[in-house]
Amino acid sequence: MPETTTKPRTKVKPQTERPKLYKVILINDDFTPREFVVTVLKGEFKLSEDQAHRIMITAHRRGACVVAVFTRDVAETKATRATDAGKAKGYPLLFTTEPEE
Ligand code: TYC
Repeated sequence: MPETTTKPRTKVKPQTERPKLYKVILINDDFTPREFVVTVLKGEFKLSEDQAHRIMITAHRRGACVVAVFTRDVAETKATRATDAGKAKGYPLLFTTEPEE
């Protein structure tokens, strides 16, 4: 019988499992004032005026823009709070969440 050598099988899960991250996405609409979108972005996502303005303009031009990534709970809470801030003023402003690939 031929001698066979067997490699030890040591395929295990990485010990430090990273939590899945979720994108918060800003959706464009025709009614929410630009300055209000910038104010919400600064308040809820702690962005500078410049960062907030760039994200607002990108969503305005392209239809949507990723704001930031967080763990699921944080992403959902921030998206809901930011959407509610628009609702409170009667605007259709919308933030959604989506898992990262
Ligand atoms: N399109 C809006 C306007 O022209 C501004 C706006 C930008 C609204 C981005 C939503 O996610 C948005 N007043």
